[in-house]
Amino acid sequence: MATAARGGRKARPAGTGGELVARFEVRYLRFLDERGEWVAEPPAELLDPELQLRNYRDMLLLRRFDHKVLMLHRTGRMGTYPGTMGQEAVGVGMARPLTERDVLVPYYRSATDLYVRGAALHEILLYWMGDERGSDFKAPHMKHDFPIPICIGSQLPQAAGVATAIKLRGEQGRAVLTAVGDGGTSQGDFYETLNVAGAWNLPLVIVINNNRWALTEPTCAQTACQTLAQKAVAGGFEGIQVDGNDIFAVQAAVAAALDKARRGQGPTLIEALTYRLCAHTTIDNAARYVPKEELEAANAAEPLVRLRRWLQNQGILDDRLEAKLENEIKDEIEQEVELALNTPLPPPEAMFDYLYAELPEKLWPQRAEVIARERGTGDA
Ligand SMILES: Cc1ncc(C[n+]2csc(CCOP(=O)(O)OP(=O)(O)O)c2C)c(N)n1
Ligand SMILES: [Mg+2]
Repeated sequence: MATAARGGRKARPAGTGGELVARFEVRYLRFLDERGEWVAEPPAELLDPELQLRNYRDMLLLRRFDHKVLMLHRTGRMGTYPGTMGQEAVGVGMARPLTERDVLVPYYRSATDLYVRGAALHEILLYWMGDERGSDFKAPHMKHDFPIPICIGSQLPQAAGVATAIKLRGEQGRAVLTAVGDGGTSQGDFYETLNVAGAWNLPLVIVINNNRWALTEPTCAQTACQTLAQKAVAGGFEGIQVDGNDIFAVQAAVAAALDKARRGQGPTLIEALTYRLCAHTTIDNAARYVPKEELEAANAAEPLVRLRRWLQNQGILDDRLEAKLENEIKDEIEQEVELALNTPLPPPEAMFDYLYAELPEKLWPQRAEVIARERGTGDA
């Protein structure tokens, strides 16, 4: 038994010379490099041209959507929005392997995974225009998915809670997928989630979108660890690092982890290394703190161009098809923007209606006051 030695240091177990008691390793997964060429062979099922064209189309749409949202913001028609530019392979790759029975617990920079999951662009827009109804996704298979949270890390214990419910109910073949930023891994919620996920062998997959920045804070200021994936070691389960700009790597890693979770073999932490090619949000000016050379290097490694090169080399994508995709995407975005802009505003009292399952008694007078003010009948 270990005893405390003088000076507060832990003594070694009696009778040993300090043998190695544990060793851990973290693996890195990457298939497609910046030039769109293989560095390793991906799982055969990912080589399906239709699948990769679909991935490319969705990544391109999300890139165009990001730009459109910025324009809406600049013209005063949109609230603050956290862009996903440069991180499309993380969101698209992680959401693609979900089945309808799985549960997605997003974070605020999750427009990419939400779209692939089945959320309409106008729902995502509505939410960021300040309308909570946008987070009530209408796709039937999303009825168990969670709304968009703003509070960093709060989605993680919730995801663990859903995974615990699945386990307690003995539901087979069902897993929970959630995501968090690199900065979010500094929150207590993150560590508590890792702990219960491991201790209770939960069917949970956590993807870290390591876009190298937490607002103005670089990842190197966030942790002294070599990787974020290694934090899974403390939870007692597997952590892996993937090239988050390689959609093949993200999709393969998440598909395998979800499969493992659905088979009752426990959680996985996946650190996806990518880069935030945009500002933190539409109200941030990243040029003030992101080094120019770093941004240039990140641009050269971005995910969309890489997949485009591969598709072109395979003869799956040519200029004509690219132009057709661009047109379809433009139409979809325009229609969805119109839908969002033309949605009548919710009544002001709606702010009370979705916060609690049952509104606490002391808030009823405030709700009544808001209604009275709106109708011009109340004396505030
Ligand atoms: C609990 C909490 N603290 C602080 C904030 C303010 N905040 C919003 S985003 C952000 C940075 C998060 O960075 P990261 O986790 O890396 O995610 P990213 O935005 O890069 O996707 C901060 C500090 C918040 N939303 N919630
Ligand atoms: Mg970040």
